[in-house]
Amino acid sequence: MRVLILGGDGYLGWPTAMRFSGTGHEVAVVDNFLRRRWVEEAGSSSLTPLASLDERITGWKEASGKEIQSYVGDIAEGTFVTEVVREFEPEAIIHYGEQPSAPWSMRSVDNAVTTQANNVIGSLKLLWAMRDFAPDAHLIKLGTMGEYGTPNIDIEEGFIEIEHNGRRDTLPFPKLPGSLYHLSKVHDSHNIHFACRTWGLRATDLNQGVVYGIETPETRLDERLLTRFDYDEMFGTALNRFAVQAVIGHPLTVYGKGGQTRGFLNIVDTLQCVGITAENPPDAGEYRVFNQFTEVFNVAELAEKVRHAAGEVGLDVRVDHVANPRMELEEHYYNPTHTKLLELGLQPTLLSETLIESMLDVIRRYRENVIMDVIDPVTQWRPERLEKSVK
Ligand code: NAD
Ligand code: USQ
Repeated sequence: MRVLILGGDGYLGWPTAMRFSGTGHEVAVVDNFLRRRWVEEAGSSSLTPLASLDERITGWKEASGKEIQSYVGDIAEGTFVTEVVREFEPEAIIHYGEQPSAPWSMRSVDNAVTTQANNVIGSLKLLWAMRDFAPDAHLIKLGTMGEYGTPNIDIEEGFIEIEHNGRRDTLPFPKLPGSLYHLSKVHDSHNIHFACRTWGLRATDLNQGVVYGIETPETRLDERLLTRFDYDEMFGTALNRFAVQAVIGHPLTVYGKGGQTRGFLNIVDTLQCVGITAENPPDAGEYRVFNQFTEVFNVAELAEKVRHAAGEVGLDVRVDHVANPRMELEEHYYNPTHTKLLELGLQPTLLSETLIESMLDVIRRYRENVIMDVIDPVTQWRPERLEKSVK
């Protein structure tokens, strides 16, 4: 299959590119290195050393004998993505190429606008390019579980059957996201659904939970093949941050009560899920939603798991409940369905103590790279505090 990976230089995109290439597919990646720039501007950098995209591609060729093609450019700018789709003629397009940080999107009006413009316009340009030049290709779009928010009812996979005034219909599940980043994904979902209904495109929207993990079998082959690993308050995600904090002796930063409950999955399962999705395309005109996570934890439980695993390898770790910089429920009902990927054959990699210990082990290798200043949360989501900081 010819597989185009948008955002192929990112945390998930680069390992995905190697996986598809290594399993016999023809792969091209697209990126404009915005993530590298944004993390640098935030005064941080990946814990793992990052080779350039060219060095990665050369390293992969040496390790596997396989070629990965690259296109450098901005999906949201001009006709770039149209030219790429036209030239590469993809059969599957895996779209990771967006601004992925909720705190970054809530930091300033410029960040909010950049997030929504980059994400929504990029995806819309892609849909238009597919309409004109790749109408049979399968769009595999990375959405997020946070699109749903935390409603007080069970969360379905994309759609809910509703009875209203004696009539029934199956309609998109209501969405109440908690950040302007998560909201950009809701806008994308609406546009993708529209393109399937109106132009007959086929798409799978993967509402992914929070990803953790550093390594995949492919990244272990050569240091040039490592993927990025962020732990700062803006781009690092919960478990990855806790694991770094445990290694450097920083108290684990549970925000508020820590009852915030989310779906989680290991990076190797992200690769499994996009692989399974690509192998099982929807029909023309079909818009599918899969909830992509393997386990549900609250943040305090997660911190406790890291504290315990760290204790087993001789690290004495404290868990702190710090003032929550976000506006979110700290105690709530959470019961999302996630059966569709399991039905297609997903074999979950569950979060074991051994798995956390192996993360701690890799982090220890690179602990000298940790920048201490970027750990504590500073990005406040509350309007009154924002007003003060704007002056
Ligand atoms: P990432 O930032 O590492 O990867 C995204 C890549 O897209 C980056 O390399 C970036 O430079 C590139 N990009 C962004 N805008 C672009 C543009 N306009 N043109 C070209 N390239 C562009 O993020 P990630 O953690 O790998 O996440 C990948 C996707 O999965 C994102 O869409 C994110 O929202 C989604 N997601 C991530 C997680 C997670 O926990 N990491 C969970 C759920 C969903
Ligand atoms: N949290 C802490 N302490 C920390 C960091 C986070 O308690 O040090 C809490 C947050 O308050 C939140 C939860 O952990 O309640 C998850 O936060 P996160 O930063 O790990 O994840 P989030 O902001 O939701 O975003 C991440 C990715 C995003 C993806 C999303 C999936 O950055 O790209 O879309 O996870 S989901 O959360 O399912 O929507």
